[in-house]
Amino acid sequence: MEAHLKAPVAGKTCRQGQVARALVPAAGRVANTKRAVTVLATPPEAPGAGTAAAPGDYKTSSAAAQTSGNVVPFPSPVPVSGAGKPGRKMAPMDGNEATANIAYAVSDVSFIYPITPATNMGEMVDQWASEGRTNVFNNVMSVTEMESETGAAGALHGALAAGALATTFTCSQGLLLMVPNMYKIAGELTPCVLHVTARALAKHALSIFGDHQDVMAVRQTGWAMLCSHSVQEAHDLALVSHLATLRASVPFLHFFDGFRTSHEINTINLIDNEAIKSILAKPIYQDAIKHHRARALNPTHPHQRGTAQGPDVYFQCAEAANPFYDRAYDHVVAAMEEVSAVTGRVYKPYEYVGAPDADKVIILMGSGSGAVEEAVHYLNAQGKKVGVLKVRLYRPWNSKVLLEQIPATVRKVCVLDRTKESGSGGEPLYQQISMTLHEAEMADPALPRRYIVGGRFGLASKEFLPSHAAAVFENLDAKKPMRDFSVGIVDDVTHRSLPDSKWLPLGTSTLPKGTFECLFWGMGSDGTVGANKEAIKIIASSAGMSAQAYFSYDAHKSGGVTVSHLRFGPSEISAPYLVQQADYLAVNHQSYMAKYDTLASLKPGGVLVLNTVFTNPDSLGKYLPDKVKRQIAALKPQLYVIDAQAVAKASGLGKHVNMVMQTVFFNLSGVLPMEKAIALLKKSITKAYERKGPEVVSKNHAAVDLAVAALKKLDIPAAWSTLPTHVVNPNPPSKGNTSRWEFIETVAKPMLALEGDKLPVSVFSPEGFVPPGTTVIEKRAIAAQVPIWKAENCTQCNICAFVCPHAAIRPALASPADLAGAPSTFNSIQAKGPGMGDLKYRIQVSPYDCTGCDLCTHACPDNALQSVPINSVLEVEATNWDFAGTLPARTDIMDKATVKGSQLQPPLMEFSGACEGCGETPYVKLLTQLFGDRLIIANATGCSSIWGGSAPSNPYTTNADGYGPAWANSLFEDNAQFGLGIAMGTVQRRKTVRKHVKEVLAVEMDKMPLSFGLRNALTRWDEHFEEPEVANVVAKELQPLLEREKNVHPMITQLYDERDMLHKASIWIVGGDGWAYDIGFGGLDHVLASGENVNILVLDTEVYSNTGGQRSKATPKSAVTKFAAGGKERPKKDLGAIAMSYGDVYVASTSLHANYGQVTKAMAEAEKYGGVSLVLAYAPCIMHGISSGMCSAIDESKQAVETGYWPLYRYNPAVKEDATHHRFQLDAKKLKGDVEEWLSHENRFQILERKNPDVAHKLHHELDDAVHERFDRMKHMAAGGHFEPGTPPPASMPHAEAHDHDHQHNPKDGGCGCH
Ligand SMILES: Cc1ncc(C[n+]2csc(CCOP(=O)(O)OP(=O)(O)O)c2C)c(N)n1
Ligand code: SF4
Ligand code: SF4
Repeated sequence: MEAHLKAPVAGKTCRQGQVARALVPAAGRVANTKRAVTVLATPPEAPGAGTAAAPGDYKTSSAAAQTSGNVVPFPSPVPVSGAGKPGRKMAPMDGNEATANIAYAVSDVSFIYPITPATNMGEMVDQWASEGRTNVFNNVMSVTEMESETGAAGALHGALAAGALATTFTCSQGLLLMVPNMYKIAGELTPCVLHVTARALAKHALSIFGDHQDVMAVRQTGWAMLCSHSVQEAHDLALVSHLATLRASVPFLHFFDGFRTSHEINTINLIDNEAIKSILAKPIYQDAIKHHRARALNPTHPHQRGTAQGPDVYFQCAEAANPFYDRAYDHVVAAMEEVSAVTGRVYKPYEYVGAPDADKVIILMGSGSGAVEEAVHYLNAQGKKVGVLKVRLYRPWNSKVLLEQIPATVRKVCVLDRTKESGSGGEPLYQQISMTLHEAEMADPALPRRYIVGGRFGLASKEFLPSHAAAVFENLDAKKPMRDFSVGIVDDVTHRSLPDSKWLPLGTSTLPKGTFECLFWGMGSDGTVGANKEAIKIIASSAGMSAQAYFSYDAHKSGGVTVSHLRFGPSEISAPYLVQQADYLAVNHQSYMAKYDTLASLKPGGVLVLNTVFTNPDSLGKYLPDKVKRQIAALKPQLYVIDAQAVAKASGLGKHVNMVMQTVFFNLSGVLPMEKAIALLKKSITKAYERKGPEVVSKNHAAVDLAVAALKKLDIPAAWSTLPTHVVNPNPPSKGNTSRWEFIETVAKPMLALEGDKLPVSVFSPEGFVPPGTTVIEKRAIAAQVPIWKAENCTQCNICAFVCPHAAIRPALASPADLAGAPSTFNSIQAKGPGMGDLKYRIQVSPYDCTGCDLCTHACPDNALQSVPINSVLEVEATNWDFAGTLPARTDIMDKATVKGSQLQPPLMEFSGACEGCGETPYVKLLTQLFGDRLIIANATGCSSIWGGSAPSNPYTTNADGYGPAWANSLFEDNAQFGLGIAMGTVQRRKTVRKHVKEVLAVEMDKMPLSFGLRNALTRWDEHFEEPEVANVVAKELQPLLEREKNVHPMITQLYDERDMLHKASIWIVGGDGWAYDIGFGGLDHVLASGENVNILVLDTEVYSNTGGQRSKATPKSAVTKFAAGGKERPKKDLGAIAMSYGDVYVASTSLHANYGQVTKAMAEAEKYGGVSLVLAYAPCIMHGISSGMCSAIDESKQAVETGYWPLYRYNPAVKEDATHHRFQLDAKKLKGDVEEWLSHENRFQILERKNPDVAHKLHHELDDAVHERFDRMKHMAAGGHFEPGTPPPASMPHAEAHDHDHQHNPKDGGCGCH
């Protein structure tokens, strides 16, 4: 067999005469004609050696000996074990899909609710059900989305009681909400399986990443617990769980590590439905299913369950279940054997791997065992007597069998827990093993005493490498091993962390020989991750290799960093950790080369592909920092460059470079013949994008066709190796030594450089509190184009600033004196309007903070903004922005409760990591401009909590006085109650202060020597304490007075201590529709009914945006979302009508993009209203799939309002009803345009149109009717009429169709000027 290798440059060889390794085009591949093809003989050990390759066959590379440095040669295309064997189907998939496949096959019903990273399992079963896939019972699974996990668990319990085989998927907070029903299901000894992607819990911070905190929090519920350690195990043990639960009549919680296993794509061997059927056909299962169904609730053979019991019998009943748990272990073993019989894969509940005569052993659960196993093999090869015991069955526990697995020679045991139980003295698995060893040693004094220690690893997906496992063995080797330690972090506070390993130093590879590793650095939403998912699937399915893919992300919703970690090779790949030393590194965004240490993980001599506009050594050399050039010179990679942006643009893909970079990867890697790779890539594109329409598909195909020709190989200039070393800090220097700037220096900057893993414990606040205003230093520069201001056209409406989701464009007012030091490019015009005097006006953009969403240019009614390439203005406008930041805020010139005036207030929420063009952020930004210096926000979990506060990006900031929004996220489900609690606590504390003020004022002057100023200010405050406009001004005056006189009298000292409560706060409860309409509705309803002075802002994206776009009860009829794959059939819930039904709740329905004035007015009125206020905010979201992009969100929203799809109204209970004044005011009074035509602009409605036009037409039509019916009803209400929400309008009302269609928007007024 021959191998074709592409030399980097015609005729040239690499260092030491080695030929460039296999990242080369194979015969027949579309190749850069300038490059030569070199042919080498296949090494004898390569499988297939000696066999002639068929034309067009895949050609492999040379042996490792023939490659440069320690770079792995391109793996040979040998099928991994099991592939191709009869009855064995190999497929690349992630742990979620591997599990969902089994769950679907063996369940009748499922009740689902989204929570990362378990959501995908729910999405998959919903999708398969909508496609009519049948399970092993030849039925289509019934899948129902519930309003919360509480609901999902309740429904699960009900379905089980009705005799169905039921399952669900969850983790973390979701699992916690299931606890009450878990007790019930176990208490009733019901067979059931719950699949859990084990995840961290929200404590000092929320984290979506993997550990065992959630499953350990339910270990007492009576569920059996089976843990899968890999993707293959997730598939196999899912089936074991479903079988064992039937056998044992005990419910099973099957868990695996969130992200590491749930989202790792690996090549697995699938169990087909026939094999499952053959197992279920056994009498034991037939009987178990019959038994389960026979004991269901049924009036033909009734029984009662769930009764109340007293002290006389409850205890005995609880003990009566013991035999079921006693037998469960045997059932698990039997089920494992049955699965082994059809798969050939053998599992044990406790499995030992390592030296048979080991003296030290690590015991642990989950994916971390893969890293320990690699370390064990490495250390065994060095003669160290170590081993690992993998725990799969955690409940019911079997001490006897576990002990049998530990070699008799073992003297030291370390138990690693992937959880933390503060104050426990030892985590749960450690305690369990301690108990096991202790009882055994007590029972048999002849047994050797074993030394046992426990430690923690991998919280929230913290990397756990073979080297860390070696460090644990080294600790055991010490004379006095550390106990209660942590590994993988640096704990410089309590000094509990283990030092780095010497036995297996960091960076040492323990991977199977021939494993090829790749890293792709991409930008969130640029498609890199999606493209790599497809690439790995293509490699695994078509190149016959074992493949693994894992994806890491930073916290930004868009424009953040993604790193795709791909591995493939001839042997099975476990490696549950990130790529440490890549053979192939692609950096898809040129700015990353300067910002991050991307080269840190590149092997010497590996392939480096840069997407850059600088495609020759000179220009690239000018762009790259010296440090990076030196690194390149030292690593001597095969350096390729491509201007992928240009190719993407030419293909009509805008900034999406993913397909270009993927094609380059296939071209350079030679993993498949290029024609084949191209055909497969195109096929996968069609599959992935056909939902988005044929145009998107053909643009991506075009990118594939154009990519290779644009690729260039560069020689590395010799001078790069001798560049001088000097340290450049790309971040702006800190501005002070307050806690904020200290946080920025010590935490934020390293994290932003993706070096957070290296931070020691001591830099963090133990309670998780963080200072505001850290996004100001991010300066991400992610926009391709930014707006520049055309002064001559500007009419100073401030609308651009109003709509900007990122607070990256602002008006500046400057006096002639201020302008004395202005940059020459800082042009301005005479400011217009009352009170402006000789002030000058300018609109200033921050190019580093702008995301290039283009909303401002679309919103500008005067054509005064123009988008230009960022590079052309970056320096100039950044300087101008900095200068604008030095100008004094002129906040008193205009009423801030107006569109223009609001934008003269500094936004106290800026530069969040929300998606570009996000429809949620402008509402909250406006809130901070109206009430920011006294704002308290209770934020439900959702997009708004993620862009609102994801470490280290804190977008809420402060004004010049240091005042600004105080922001907190409790949970997803409890936000309304959390906010109510804040409100009531605040009111109570202010009442106390007022009492104290009154008491001070009541003391006679001669008994308390207060200054006249202080007494006077306290009196004024007392008179106006409920009026923030006065009280807060006086409160500010009081601060220095109290400071000065605090020692005058103990009562003044007390007031001094309480002085922060003099300020009247504005309390807002903020969250998305998923929270307000679904999971949090019970609490929200309670708050609506409370009559307290709180304000609620619902950011209605009409889907659960944060978890990827699942249906909520706010989702409109006919929309296709996740969990509503066939189009939603039920109408949207009318939350406004429900709130109005209380009569004393202020309710407004707003659309910021459609009517700037109305939303401003609504927020001001809501805040002023003394009771509960609810503001519903229509928020365009990337999940809507607006066909012309998020930059069209303004037109799109305007049409949504014009057509009546989204109503604009305000219901103000403070208005006294009479003939002319009505509480209900319709702000968009006339309809214009066609709802169904509007629906055609958004993919969420169009998907159904493409998939099922008949259903789409029916549902669209019904939606249209409902819109008109609601409009008629509202018109009636606006005229003072009253009727119940949801009832048809009185016959006397004309139908909306008859309304005039000639209403014009007044763009200056921000849309409909009709309020
Ligand atoms: C109890 C619980 N279940 C599920 C989740 C996962 N989760 C976090 S945010 C979210 C959706 C939020 O949707 P929505 O309220 O509409 O806000 P948006 O993201 O659209 O702003 C879900 C399901 C959770 N955090 N807690
Ligand atoms: S392009 Fe978008 S982010 Fe940039 S200034 Fe305009 S509205 Fe703001
Ligand atoms: S609401 Fe939509 S657009 Fe905004 S951050 Fe979330 S997903 Fe992105």
